[in-house]
Amino acid sequence: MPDKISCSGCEPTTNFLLKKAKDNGVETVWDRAVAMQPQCGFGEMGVCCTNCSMGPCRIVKISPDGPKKGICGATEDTMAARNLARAVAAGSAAHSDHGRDIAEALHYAAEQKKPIKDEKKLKAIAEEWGIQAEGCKIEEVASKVAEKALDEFGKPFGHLLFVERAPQKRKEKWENMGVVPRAIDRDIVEVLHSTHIGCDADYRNIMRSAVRAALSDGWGGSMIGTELSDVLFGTPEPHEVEANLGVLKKDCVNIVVHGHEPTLSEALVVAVNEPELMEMAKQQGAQGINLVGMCCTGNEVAMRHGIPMAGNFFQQELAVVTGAVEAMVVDVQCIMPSLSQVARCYHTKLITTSSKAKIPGAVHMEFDEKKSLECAKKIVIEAIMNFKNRRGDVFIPEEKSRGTIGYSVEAIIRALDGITNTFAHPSGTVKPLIDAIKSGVLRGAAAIVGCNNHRVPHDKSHVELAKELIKNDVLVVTTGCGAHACIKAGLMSEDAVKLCGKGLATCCELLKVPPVLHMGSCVDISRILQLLSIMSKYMNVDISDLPVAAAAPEWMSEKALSIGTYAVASGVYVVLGVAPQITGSENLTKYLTSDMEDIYGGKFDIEPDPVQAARKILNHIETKRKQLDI
Ligand code: NFS
Repeated sequence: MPDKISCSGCEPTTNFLLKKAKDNGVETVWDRAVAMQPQCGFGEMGVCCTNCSMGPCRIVKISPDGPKKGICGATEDTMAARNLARAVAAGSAAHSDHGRDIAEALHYAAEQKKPIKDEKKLKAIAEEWGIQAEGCKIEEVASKVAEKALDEFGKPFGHLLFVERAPQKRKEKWENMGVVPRAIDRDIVEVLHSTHIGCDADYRNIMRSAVRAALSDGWGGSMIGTELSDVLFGTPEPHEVEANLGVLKKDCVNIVVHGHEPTLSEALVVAVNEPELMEMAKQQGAQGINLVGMCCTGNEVAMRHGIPMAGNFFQQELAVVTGAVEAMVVDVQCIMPSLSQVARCYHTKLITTSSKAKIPGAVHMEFDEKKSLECAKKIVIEAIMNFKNRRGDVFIPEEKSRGTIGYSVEAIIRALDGITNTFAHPSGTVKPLIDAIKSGVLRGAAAIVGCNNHRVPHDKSHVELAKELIKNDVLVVTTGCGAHACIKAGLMSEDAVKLCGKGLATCCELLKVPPVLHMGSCVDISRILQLLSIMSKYMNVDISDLPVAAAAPEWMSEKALSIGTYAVASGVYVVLGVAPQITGSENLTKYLTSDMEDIYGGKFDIEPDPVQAARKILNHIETKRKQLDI
């Protein structure tokens, strides 16, 4: 393997199963990445355009003779900005459509009088949105909140309701820049329109539309997804969970649920505990049914039910390579199409469940929210009946770790000061956190989020960055595949306190929290926005004034670009470990890594070395501390 795609430093189960994959003649993401070298330089720099059929056009940077404009006249700035904006819009669409599905699920739950797990949160949102809840049955409140949430996607006037959660100064900044998110679908559509051939050619204005679509994700679609998932399925509370592929069980029917939306996985959690299905598994010679989660669906069910976290993005193929998985059940996003090819080499059934994501070679069993348990049971039966088809070649790695997860904003606040809190009355309760930051016991906080990418040894950057930050008294919060990386490395266990600086170690011991707090899936980065907002309001400053930062050391998806963009536009300094495809435009690169700071108070930085990234974050935090005079 070339250095660029080296696996030295990948976490151990990965290396072991990669060897098994090789012995079994199975191709994985690493093999395909090697086969793809060298990757297209025009695409890598963002200066390849396929927006119309006069193209593809490309800007040749390395020679003075090559074309410097597209056939229509689009410059490198226009091309790179249009490509980036479209990626941001796609990311925002993915998160927001997830949010819409959850709002629909709440609507059906109300219709069918299904239980609402967090009635308190539902009522708080109703109050926040001006919905009369008093004297109404809970299902009526749920129905009204669901309807109002669905209106957020296409309402003709006004702005998104959750924008009101942002600090006043932030809202004014957005107002001045003309980026206050209006309606989610509209803001995404506008990016697609303005980046059509012959429309917006000004990279700064293209980025303005992209920022609004991204804010529609963070303060809109994602926030709706998180909040209504909590309402429907429960707001996470701290508890222990196991992680890594060692959570698969040799004698059980193993079902891996993979993807993003908690509706499917919640129904599976119920189905695998149905006595008749447990009995059926025994009749087939298994000891029981073992449900485990992968990627963000893994985070969702781990956060709410303690279902083991099997692994992150780069472990999905490797889970099948164990030979122990009866069914890999998927819905939407981050599902490698290669899974059906890998599954064919073993007995695993790849089961797709969403009309939005079918994969050739998979069994399609459509999930219908209105008949959720019925659908989930059929899927579980399909897995049970596949147990007998296991081939001899089963290997489950021993590696697994334990950690405490479940840190919703409410849980963090409660852990910090032991006071039960609701969003309706958030003030005062972040005082202990602010006091710890002000006194310097904690220097600040940083979020580590995002994916896996072949350009970085699997999980290495997530883990090294987290270790470096906690060593320097920076509290880390994490979501998505970064959270999987951190728990596997033991950073959510009590033992991790040994790796902390003195101040953070004291806080963790006192409050009985790990130094790295798992806040959920990538959609749940909206929880981080809320926490920042509550902290800013308490301190009477803007988010951009706080001694905080974020990093996506191994990011790869369009969703990550949307997240990064809304974080920067919300005032956060964001360090990317992998360069986005923009470097062909010096102007756009400067806009993202410098100009945005003048406009929004946050900016992107690109730093592949996790130790250097930590240095940059620490410097940023110290600068903010100085400016706050703390
Ligand atoms: Ni986020 Fe979740 Fe993982 Fe990346 Fe994919 S699972 S939504 S995009 S790969 S962190």
